[in-house]
Amino acid sequence: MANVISVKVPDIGDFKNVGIIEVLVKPGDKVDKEQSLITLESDKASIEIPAPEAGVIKELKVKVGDKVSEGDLILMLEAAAAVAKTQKAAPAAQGSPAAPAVKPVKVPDIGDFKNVGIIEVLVTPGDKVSKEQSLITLESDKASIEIPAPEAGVIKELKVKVGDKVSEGDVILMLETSGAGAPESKPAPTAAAKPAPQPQRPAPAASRPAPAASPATLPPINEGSFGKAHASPSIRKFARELGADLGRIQGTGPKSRILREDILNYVKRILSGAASVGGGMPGVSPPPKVDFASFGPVETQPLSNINKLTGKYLHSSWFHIPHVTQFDEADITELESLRKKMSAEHQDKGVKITLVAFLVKAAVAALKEFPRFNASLDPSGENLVLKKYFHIGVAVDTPDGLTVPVIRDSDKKGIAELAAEIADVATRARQKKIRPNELQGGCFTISSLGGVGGTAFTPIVNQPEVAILGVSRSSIKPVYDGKQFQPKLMLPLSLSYDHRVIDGVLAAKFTTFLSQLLADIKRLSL
Ligand code: CAO
Repeated sequence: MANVISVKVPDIGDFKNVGIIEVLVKPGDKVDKEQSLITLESDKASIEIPAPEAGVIKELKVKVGDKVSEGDLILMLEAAAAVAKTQKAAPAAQGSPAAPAVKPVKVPDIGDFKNVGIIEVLVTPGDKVSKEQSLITLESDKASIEIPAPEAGVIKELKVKVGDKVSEGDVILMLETSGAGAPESKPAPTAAAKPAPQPQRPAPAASRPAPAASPATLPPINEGSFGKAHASPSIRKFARELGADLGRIQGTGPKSRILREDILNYVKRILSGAASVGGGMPGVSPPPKVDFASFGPVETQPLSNINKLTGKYLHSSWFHIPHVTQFDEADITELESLRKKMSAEHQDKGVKITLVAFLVKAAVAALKEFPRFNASLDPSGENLVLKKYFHIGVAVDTPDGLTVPVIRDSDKKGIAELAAEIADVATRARQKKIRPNELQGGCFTISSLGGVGGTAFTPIVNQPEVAILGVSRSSIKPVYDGKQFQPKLMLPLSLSYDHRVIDGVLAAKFTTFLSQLLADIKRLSL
């Protein structure tokens, strides 16, 4: 039986009053679930709003040029059939005799992520599950997320399968719970706070992978130059579909407006290898295609989604940011003995006081001293946005690849609290239990390879941040005190920074400050 539903602007992150640049449907149109209805374009990204259900458009409530925010009504949709989403109040409609105790389990609040792919379904009908037991695994562009059972029960029916894309509120499965009167509890991820602003959130289409078989791939879209390019909305949409950065394309239309043919020619040139991904460096040949199997046995392993997407972010950062790395050393002899003492004191609480916790504390002090490091360039590249908060990212190595959970308000936390929180997020990141909003809003990143080895490295800035601190393995070195050599535990520091924002002198002052702070722990207010 059909029913008319109001389709509203879903959670679109931090965007408010975003202009509608295209209305892609009209009354009477039949639409599929997930088919795009309207396109919004802010100064930072284009966002397409998909149909929550299949059905027929009854009435439009918006037009091109209107400005909308989360919750605004877009249109009325006659849904094709009564579907799980509308059955909130009527679980009995599932036809189960145990209806009062059968509850739909839905995707909880997973931050700003929409249409996230299911990579694993961990249960089958008939399975008994305990509260918090993982039911499915989602993999978004930044993290894998396991959705836990809100309460104990028996799986009655699966509503999803591997490969399906889901968003907050979508029904995953029907769960028969023992306590019919128990309140509809929500799984842990709903406890997540809303993400902090993310200055350069990529538009969904921007993260679309380039065709795998191509000899070259398109460079990632730069939202700043894409936004400024002279092109009509439909051309912008077309460019996004292909993943083509309008900022790199020379228009041949009136007043240099970019035309459809310009995009096609650009894409053809890149994919045929005639132009390099750099766009600005014609004549640089693409990587050679080598038949490795002709030299010996090989095995091809697909990259994980996290590998692929992290790779894209890193490549984009490496490509767009002129990096310089400043090296230094810090005498952490005193700090290390304090760390060991504190660790022993906290042993009964199960908290290991780690060096990274001290580094977070020291980084906050250095950011306060040098506010230019706690900043991001806005998408125009013409303004620096200085942050008054101190959210520090910590790079964590997981079996699926690198991820960077963010320790919010690090300035307000003590060493033991920071150590416990870093250990907690690192563990959950490795178990795919990190929430997407825990990966957002960072100001500055710390990447520690100290537990592994090495004397220095050149970390890549975690854009849109402007600097990242790498630390390598500490070692005892002879340090001259003016009279004699003393054995000191020296920690190698590698600070990579965005040279558009930070000058070499400022970077050297920053690492000097950091090194003095770590050497003199009395100055590091713990
Ligand atoms: N020098 C010498 N030893 C060090 C050290 C350093 N700089 N840092 C840590 N260690 C030692 C610790 O003392 C500890 O030894 P014990 O087990 O004997 O106590 C061991 O190494 C493990 O350290 P830890 O438990 O304190 O963990 P950590 O704080 O070093 O690291 C985390 C935590 C999450 C940062 C880490 O596990 C990790 O994932 N690192 C990889 C980050 C990464 O991939 N960076 C590269 C990104 S590319 O830019």
